[in-house]
Amino acid sequence: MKLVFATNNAHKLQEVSAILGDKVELLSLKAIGCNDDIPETADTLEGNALMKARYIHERYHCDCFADDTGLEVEALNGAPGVYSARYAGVAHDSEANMQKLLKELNGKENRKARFRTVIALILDNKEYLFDGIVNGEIVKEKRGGSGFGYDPIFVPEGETETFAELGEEKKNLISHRARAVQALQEFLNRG
Ligand code: ITT
Repeated sequence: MKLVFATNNAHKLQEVSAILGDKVELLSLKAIGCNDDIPETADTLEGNALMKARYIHERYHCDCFADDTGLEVEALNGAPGVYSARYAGVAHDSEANMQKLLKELNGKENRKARFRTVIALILDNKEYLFDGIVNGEIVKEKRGGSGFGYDPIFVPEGETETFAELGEEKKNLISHRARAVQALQEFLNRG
């Protein structure tokens, strides 16, 4: 089966293709000749995931899926949430985003947070949603060099190391995206 993954984030593409394995041939946006910066202006993860998947489906008429992920911090009433990519103002500046988050949490005892991923799939012209959550907490200083985004400051529940210290293989067993992709995979296997 061929599926387009509507993302411009190379880390995500790598993570998801490692999880899905050989059964699904994952095509990148580049592979279908799309170089657009797909708008994600909805105010929910579900809305953004659907917006990205519909954008590709309407223009390329292919089966496809997109994900949207947010880091929801309890002491900040769920922020940065759907605005995780541009929390510090400039989109995709992970360093600035992490520094802002650490500053906002400075002096706060409650460091609880969760990553939530929503996947929107369009298959045979029908839309489906899947989600995955991992609970954890925000540490006080960045640790580790693998992964991307907020990985260096997030420790998943039951672990002592950050996602960036745990490494890709371990992250892919327990992460928000892994859980959402597993739900997608189970759905595809049933069909
Ligand atoms: P798309 O092209 O797929 O939209 P993106 O990088 O904009 O890629 P999202 O909107 O889904 O991705 O994610 C928002 C931000 O949340 C992203 O820029 C990262 O900083 C962060 N993020 C997403 N997934 C993450 C993960 O697994 N680990 C750490 N940070 C993550």
